[in-house]
Amino acid sequence: MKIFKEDIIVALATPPGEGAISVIRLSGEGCAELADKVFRGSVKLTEAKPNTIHYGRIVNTENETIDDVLISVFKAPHSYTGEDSIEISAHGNPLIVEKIISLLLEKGARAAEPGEFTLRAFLSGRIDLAQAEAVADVISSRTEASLRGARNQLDGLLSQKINSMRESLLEALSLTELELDFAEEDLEFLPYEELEEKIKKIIEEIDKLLATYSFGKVIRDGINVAIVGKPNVGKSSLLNYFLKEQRAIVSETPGTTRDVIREELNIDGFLFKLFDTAGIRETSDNIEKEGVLRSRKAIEDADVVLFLNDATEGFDEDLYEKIIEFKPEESVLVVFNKTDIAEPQARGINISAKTGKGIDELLSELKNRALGSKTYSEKTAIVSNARHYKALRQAKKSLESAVVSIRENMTQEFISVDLRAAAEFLDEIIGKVTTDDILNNIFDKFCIGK
Ligand SMILES: Nc1nc2c(ncn2[C@@H]2O[C@H](COP(=O)(O)OP(=O)(O)OP(=O)(O)O)[C@@H](O)[C@H]2O)c(=O)[nH]1
Ligand SMILES: [Mg+2]
Repeated sequence: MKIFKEDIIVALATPPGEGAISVIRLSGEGCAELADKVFRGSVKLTEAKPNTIHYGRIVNTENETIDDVLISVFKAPHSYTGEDSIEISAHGNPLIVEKIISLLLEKGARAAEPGEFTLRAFLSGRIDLAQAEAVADVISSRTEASLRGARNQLDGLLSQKINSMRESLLEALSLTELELDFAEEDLEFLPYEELEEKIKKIIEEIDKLLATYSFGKVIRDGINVAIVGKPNVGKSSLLNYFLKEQRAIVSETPGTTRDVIREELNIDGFLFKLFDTAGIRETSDNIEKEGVLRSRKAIEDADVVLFLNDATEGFDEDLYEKIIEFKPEESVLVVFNKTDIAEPQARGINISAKTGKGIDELLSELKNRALGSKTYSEKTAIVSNARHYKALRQAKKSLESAVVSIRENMTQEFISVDLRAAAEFLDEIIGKVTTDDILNNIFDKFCIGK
C-alpha cells in the first residue's frame, strides 16, 4: 500500500452480504462535498453541524433513487480517522452497497486499502501505533480474556508505560549529550553512578513488561493443546467430551484418526485450540504414516502436550521419552484415561472420557499450565504482540550495552549511541518512528473498511 493521506477513501464498514443495514464509510478532506453530489436531503452535508445525522436519498446521475439512507457527518478531529468523515447507513443489500460505492468512486473517491481508516487515525495522531494494532485485536478477540487484553492496549496502558520509560531515557540521554558538548570544560551534569542507576531502573521496567509476554501471548492467540498418545487410548473420545459433541470418529479399532482435527474450546474465557491427533505407533500403512508425521508436527507447535495413556495398560514410557526429546517436560501433561474400568494411576491426572470423571481437574490443570501462576490486574500494561516484545528486547540489549560502557568508563559518546538506539526501539512500538514497511505489515492484516 502506498500511503497517500490526501485522497478521499471509501469502503463498506459492515460485513458484506444481506443485513438490516450496511454502513459505507468515507474519509478525507472534502468528503462532505463529494457526498453532497449524490445526496438529496433537507440539508447539505457541507453545511451540516458536526456529529449530526441526516435522512435523505442517494441518487444516481439520472437522479434516480438508489436508496434512502441516514448519513452521519463527522468533522476533524472528532471522527474515527481524525479527519472529516461520513458514514452512510443504507439498507443491507449488496447490490445497493455496490451501486453507492461505484457512484462515490465515480465522483472522485478512492477504494480504501485494508486498515486504511485506522492507518489514518494513526497518521492524524488520534491514536498511536500500539493502539492501532489493538483495534485489530479488539475485532478478532473471541474470548473474554483476549478482549480485555486488547481493550487494555487500545486504552493506551502499554503506550503510557512505553512513553514514561521513553521520557526517563530521553532525560538521561540529554544530560549525557550535554556533557559531551561541554567536554572541554570538564563539567559533570550526571555522575556515571547516577546514570547507571537511571538506566538500570529502565531495564527493570522493561523486564517487568517482558515478563507479561507469555501471559499476553496466551490471552491474545490462545493456547495450542495437542492431544497425543498411542492408538486407541481415547484421544478422540476426550476431544468429543470437551466439545460435548461427536466431532471425531471414535471406534475400538486402533488407528481410527488419521488426520489432525482442530477445534476450539473456551475455558473460563481463555481460548484453547485443541488438536486431536493420529495415535502414534510404527505402521506400514502410508496414510497412517502421514498421520503420525502430522501428530509430530502438532506436538512441536503445541504450548501444552496432553499426553494421554490408557489406564488399563499403564504408563507409555517409550512414547513419553520420545516426546520429551523435543518438548520441555513441563509442557507435557500426563493423563490416564479409562479409569472407569481401571485403577487410577499415581503418575498423572486420572480421567474417564466416557463418564467425565476427572475432566474438571484436567481443565483446571490445563489452565494452570498455560497461564502459569501469574495473573495481572486489569490496570497492568501487558505485552501480547510479538513486534512489541522484539522491540523491547532490543531496547533492553542497547541499555545493557550502555551499562557496560559506563562500567568501563568509556566516554559519553559511546553511551549516548546506545541510549539513542534504545529510545528508537521504544519509539517503534508506539510508532514515533516507523517505516512504510512496518506500517504495511501491520495494516495489511486489517479488514477493508476498518
Ligand atoms: N471404558 C472406556 N472406554 C473408553 C474411554 N475413552 C475411550 N474409550 C473407548 O476406547 C476406544 C478408542 O477410543 P478413541 O477415542 O477412538 O481412541 P483414539 O485414541 O482416538 O484412537 P486412534 O484415533 O485410533 O488413535 C473406543 O472404543 C472408545 O469407546 C473411557 O474413558 N472409558
Ligand atoms: Mg482418534
